Amino acid sequence: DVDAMLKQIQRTFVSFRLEYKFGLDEVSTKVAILREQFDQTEDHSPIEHVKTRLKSIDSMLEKTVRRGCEPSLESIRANILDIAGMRVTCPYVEDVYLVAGALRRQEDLTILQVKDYIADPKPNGYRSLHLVVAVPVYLADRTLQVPVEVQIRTIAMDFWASAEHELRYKFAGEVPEELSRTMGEIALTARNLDEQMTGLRTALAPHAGRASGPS
Ligand code: 0O2
Repeated sequence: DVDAMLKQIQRTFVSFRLEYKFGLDEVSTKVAILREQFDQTEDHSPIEHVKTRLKSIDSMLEKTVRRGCEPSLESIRANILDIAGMRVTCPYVEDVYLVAGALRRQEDLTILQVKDYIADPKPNGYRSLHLVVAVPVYLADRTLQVPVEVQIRTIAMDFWASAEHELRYKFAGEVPEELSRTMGEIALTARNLDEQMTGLRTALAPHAGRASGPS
């Protein structure tokens, strides 16, 4: 009957989404290990904070349809690579590449996609480094390769992206011209801030500017 059929569909979606949660768990452990190691070895912590999110079924379907793909599980699996998402925020631009490099060298991760919006910002000013990695997840009876999107960005980039995301949401995608221009200007300010902080970072490096050796 219809009730049993709906329950079955719901169960299928729940276990589909669970696979991505497992992928996120695996990558979270990797990042937590890096963070702990960096905290011990680096003079500052290159990871400020980490956030994860799983796309809702609704938003997976919405993105699939928006892309003109058929709204089936197979099509979602093949086309939507950011069902499992992680955002890593770092103080300095060089930290972004340090974290990305540490993930890219891991042999059990397959790099499916790299988008460097820091080297090549979006026209609206969006900057961030996106990696899509496939991580193995060992179930009782089979091994999955689960795609996880990792967005790595500085605090300044994150500040801008959060505000821009909120604006777009508030105006349902139709942000007034004036505000879009302001966001463009703020993106430049954020970029300058990152550059100035990079300069400062050199001065803050251990022993920089200090007389060397015991006096
Ligand atoms: P949410 O709510 O963060 O999950 P797409 O452009 O999404 O159709 P693709 O290949 O997934 O295709 O795009 P891309 O460029 O890799 O970016 C995906 C995610 O990056 C977005 O996810 C955002 O999180 C972030 N992003 C990309 N561009 C912008 C931007 O201009 N502003 C902000 N604030 N975030 C951006 P979702 O699914 O759009 O949203």
